[in-house]
Amino acid sequence: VERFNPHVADARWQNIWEERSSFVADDNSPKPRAYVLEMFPYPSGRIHIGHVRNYTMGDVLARYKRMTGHEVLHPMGWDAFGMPAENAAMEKNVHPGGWTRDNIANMKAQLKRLGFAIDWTRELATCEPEYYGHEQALFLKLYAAGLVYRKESAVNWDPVDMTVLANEQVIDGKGWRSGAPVERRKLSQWFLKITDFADELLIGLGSLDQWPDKVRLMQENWIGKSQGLKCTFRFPGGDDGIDVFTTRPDTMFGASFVAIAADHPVAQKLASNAPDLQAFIEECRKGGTTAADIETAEKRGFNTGLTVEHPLDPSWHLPVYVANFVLMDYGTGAVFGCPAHDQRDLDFARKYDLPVTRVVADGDVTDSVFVGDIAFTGPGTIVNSHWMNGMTIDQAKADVIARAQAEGWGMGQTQYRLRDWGVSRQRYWGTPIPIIHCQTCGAVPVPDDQLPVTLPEDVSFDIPGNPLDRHPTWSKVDCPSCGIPARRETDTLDTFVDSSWYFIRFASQPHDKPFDRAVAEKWLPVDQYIGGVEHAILHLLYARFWTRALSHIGLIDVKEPFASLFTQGMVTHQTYQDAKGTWLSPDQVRREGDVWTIIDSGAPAVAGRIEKMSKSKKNVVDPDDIVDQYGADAVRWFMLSDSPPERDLEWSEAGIEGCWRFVQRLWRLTSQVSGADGADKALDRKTHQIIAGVGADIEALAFNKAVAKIYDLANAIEKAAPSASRDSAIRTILLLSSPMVPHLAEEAWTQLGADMGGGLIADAAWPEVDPTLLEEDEVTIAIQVRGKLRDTLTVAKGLPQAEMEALALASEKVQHAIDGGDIKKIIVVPDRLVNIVL
Ligand code: ANZ
Ligand code: ZN
Repeated sequence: VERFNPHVADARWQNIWEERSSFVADDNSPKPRAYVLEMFPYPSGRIHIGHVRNYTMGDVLARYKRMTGHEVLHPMGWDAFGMPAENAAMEKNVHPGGWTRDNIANMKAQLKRLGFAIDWTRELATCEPEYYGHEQALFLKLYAAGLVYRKESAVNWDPVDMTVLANEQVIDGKGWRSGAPVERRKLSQWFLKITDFADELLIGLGSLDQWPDKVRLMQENWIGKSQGLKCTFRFPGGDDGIDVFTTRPDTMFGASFVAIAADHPVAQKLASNAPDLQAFIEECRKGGTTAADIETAEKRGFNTGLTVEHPLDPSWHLPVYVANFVLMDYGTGAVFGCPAHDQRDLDFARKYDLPVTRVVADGDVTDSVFVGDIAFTGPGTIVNSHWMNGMTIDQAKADVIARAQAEGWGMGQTQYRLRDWGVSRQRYWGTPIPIIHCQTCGAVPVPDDQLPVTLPEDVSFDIPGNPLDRHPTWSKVDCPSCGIPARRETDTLDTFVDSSWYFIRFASQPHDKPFDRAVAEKWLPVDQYIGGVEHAILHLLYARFWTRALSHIGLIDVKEPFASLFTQGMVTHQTYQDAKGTWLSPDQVRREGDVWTIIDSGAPAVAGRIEKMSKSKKNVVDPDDIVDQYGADAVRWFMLSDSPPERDLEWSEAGIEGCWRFVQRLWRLTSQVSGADGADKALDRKTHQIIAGVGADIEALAFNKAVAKIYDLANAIEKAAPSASRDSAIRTILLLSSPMVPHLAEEAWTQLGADMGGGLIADAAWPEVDPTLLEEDEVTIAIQVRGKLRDTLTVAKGLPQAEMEALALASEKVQHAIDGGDIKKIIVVPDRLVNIVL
C-alpha cells in the first residue's frame, strides 16, 4: 500500500468541505442543536500550540455531534481590539488596523490547514464597524436602562509619559515604557452596573453544574458576598461620626482604633489645613490601584488626633487614623480595628503601639499576651466583652446587630467585593464610546442613525497618550440635541466588552441589528464552551453579566450564556539553557549519552524544566512547521492523546512520531477489507463495546480515553482473521476516528466507497451500538471440593445446573481432589459456583 500522504490529502479535503459548505450551520434545521464554541483568539500574529489543542478538542466534539444527528454551530472569529496592536504601532510604525488584519489573514490560513469543521460564513472580527457598531447600539440600550453611568475613578498614571496605563502596562508598580513609578489619578470614567446583578450572578453559579468547581469558586470569591454590620462611631458630643462596615461585630469590645481611607471625606477635610496629613495622603496615592498592590504594601497610618466614641460604651474613646490599607471603594471606606482578631489590624497596632485585647477565646487561652504576632481568626467563645461573654461568635454577631438596630446606631448589611465594571480606556484601538459631551445638555447618546461611530484612520502613535484625544477633527461634533459645538467622547471600551457578546452575534448576525432574538435563542446557551482557565474570572463573569443585562432589558431570554464549560491544560515542552543561562531552542542542542551540547559550538548545555511553551524560553514549536512535517491529522491526534485534556500536555518529538505512525497504521488497516464471509463474535463484541465507549468518552471530553480505545480496537482488528465482522470493524474504526483524523478518514472512506455508495464521512452517521453485544455472555464459575477452591471454568451464561455439574466433574483438578471419595451432594449456584460435598 502507498503511504497516506497528508501533503496532498489535507488540502484536497479542506477544499471539498468548503465547496460543499459541509460545516455551515442551518438556523432553520429541525434537528436538535449543538453549539460548540472555543474562546476566540486574539490576533497576535500566529497561531500557537495552545490554540491548536483548544480548537482540536472543540472540533472533535463538533464533528461527533454532527455524526450523532445534531445541527452544529461551530464558529470562529477574532478578539481583535487591544493594546498589542497599539504597541506594534508605536514600535514598528504600522497602523493597528493593518497589523491586526494581516495577523487575522495569517492565522486564519494556519487554522484552515488544521481542517477544523468551522462555519467560516459566520467569521467576525471585533475591530470591524460591522461588529462594534452593534456593540455601541447595545451600550446605548444599557445606558437608556440606567445600567451605565459616569463617575470619578482612579487610574494608573504614568507621570513621565503623561498617559493612562492599563493594569497590564504597570510592571512592579512602574510604567512599562518609562519605568517611572506609577501614580493614582482621578478621571471621569464610564461604568457598567454589574453590582446590580451581584446576587443574581452569585445565585446563577448554582445552576452551572457543568462548570468546573474551581471556576465557580473563583467567581464566588470575586463577587465576595459578606454579611455584617454598618454602624456609626460618633465624634464626642456631636451628632455625626464615622460609618464603618464590619463582618465581625462580635469583636467590638476588642476595638482599639478607627481607620479611614486616604480618600475618605473626613481625611480630605482635615488635610486642607494639615500639610503633613496632605503629604501622607499623597504618599498613599502612589503605587498601583489593584487590591493586590494595596494588600502587599506595608501598613502605614497617620494619627489625625481625632477621637470617636465606641457605640457600645460612649465613655470609651478611640483614636482615628488615616491608613493606607483601607480602601475608599469598599464598605464605607472606614473600619474599626480589632488587632487580636485581624492580621492587618495587628500589624498596624504593633507598629503604632495600640492596645491588643483578645475577645474570642480559643479553648482556655484568653490572655492577650498569647496573641503574639499572629491574629486569632478561628472559632471560639466570646471573652472580655461584658454581657456577651460566653456567647459563640454567631450569637454575639446577632446580639450586636439587634442591639444596634434597636438603639439606632447601626444596621445589618450585605456587602459585595464586586465593583462596578469600569469600561473606559484612554486608547485608540477599541470600540468608541458613542457619547457626545455638550456644555448645555451634558452626556448625549449618539443617535441610532449615526451609528456606528467609526475610528478615524489618520492617527499617529509617535507620542504617548490617546491618539483620539489629539486628532484634529474627530472629536469635534455638534450636539445631537441642541446643535451647539460639542465634544465626542474619546474613551474606548474595554475589550472585555467585545468578548461579552460575540457568542450571541455568532448565533445570529443580521446587518441592521446586533442579533435576531428568535434565532439567537434557538442556539443559545452555548452547549460546550472550551478555553483557558486564565479567563475563569473576568471574561466569564462579564459575559454572564452582559447576557443577564440584555435579558433584563428584554433583548433576549437567556440567563446563562455557557451551559457547560471546560478549561483545558497547557502545552509544555522541555527547556534548554547554555552555561550562562541563555535560553536555547530544542533544535540548537544535541544529546550525547547523558550530556547535552550546543550543536554549533560543542559547548555544554543544560536540559531544564518542562514548562509552558513560550517565546521567551525558546521552547515553542510552530504549528505550521509540525503540520508541514506530519500533516494535520497526526498533530490533531497528538493534541488528544496521552494527557487528560484538563492537564498539561508535554510536546515531544517521540510522541508526534508515534502519532504519525498510528495514522499510517490506520491507513494500512483500511486497505485490508477482504470481502470474506463469516462472523467473529468476539471481535463484534469488542467493536460494539468500543463504539459505546468512544461515544461516552467524547461526550465527557475524555479524549485521551477515546484515543486509547481506538488503539485497542486497532490491535484487535490486526489480530483477527478475515471475516465480515473484521471488515465491518475496519469501517467502524474509521468512523470512530474521523472526528480526530478527518482527512485520513475521508481519504480512506472514499477508497472503501465502491461498496458504500460514496458520500463524505463528515456526513456519515455515528455507528449504532448493538446493546446485546455489550453484555458479556460468558461467566467464570468456581469449583469447590469440600468448600475448597480447586478449579475455575469459563462457561456460557445461564448454563443449566446439570451441565455445570458435568463440567465440574470433568475437571482433572477436581477429580484429583475427590481422589476416589464418595460424593454425598453437589451444590450448584447458577453462573457462580459448584461445590462438591464428600
Ligand atoms: C472589624 C473586624 C474585626 C474585621 C475582626 C475583621 C476582623 P470582607 O469579609 O472582605 O467583607 N474592612 C471593611 N471595609 C474595609 C475597607 N474599605 N478597606 C479595608 N478593609 C475593610 O471583610 C470585611 C472586613 O474587612 C471588615 O470587618 C473590616 O474589618 C474590613 F476581628 O471589622 B472588620
Ligand atoms: Zn446640547
